[in-house]
Amino acid sequence: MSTLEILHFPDTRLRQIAEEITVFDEELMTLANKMLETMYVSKGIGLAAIQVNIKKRLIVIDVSEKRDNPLFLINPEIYEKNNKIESEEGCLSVPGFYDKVERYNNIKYKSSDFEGNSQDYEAEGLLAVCIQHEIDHLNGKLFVDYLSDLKRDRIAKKIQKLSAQGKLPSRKDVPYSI
Ligand code: QAP
Ligand code: CO
Repeated sequence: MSTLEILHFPDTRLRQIAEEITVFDEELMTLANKMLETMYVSKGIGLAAIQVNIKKRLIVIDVSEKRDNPLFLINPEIYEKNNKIESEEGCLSVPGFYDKVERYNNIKYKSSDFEGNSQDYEAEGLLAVCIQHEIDHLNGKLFVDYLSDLKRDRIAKKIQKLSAQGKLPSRKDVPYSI
């Protein structure tokens, strides 16, 4: 299975708003599987389609230790959030940088399956945080947007510099990133 190229902050394509998925076909499943493979190879726990330059409301997640519990979210929507927490986050599109972000420990959300049927779900802890982070991507938002302008600008400049030198960190050689 081939992998997809991940866009890096401050690429403005990460600011696009992803579109609702209306066609549920083989092509969508192929894309989802390629995203999953890309996420596993990159040692990530979550990846949104917009990060591979595809403007669809599609997310893949796997927060399991054994990396054997993939979750696919299609047109997801959070309708309830409870218990604020501080989470330490990174992002495959912001490689090598981590910081604290305010999130919710418990969420209720709707998500569709590959047949287009929507269902209600609950999530907590790391999975809940990951879903919030990935849904932000669908709306053109990155975790660095919650940081100060100064921090965000510094991260942007460092990534641009490392990228130009071909030295962006990648976690391909370590067991996991988070
Ligand atoms: C979002 O992030 C997330 O810097 C998913 O060099 C993060 O998979 C949700 C990664 C934290 C909840 C908590 C980051 C890989 C992966 C890097 C990721 C890197 C290689 C980040
Ligand atoms: Co991310």
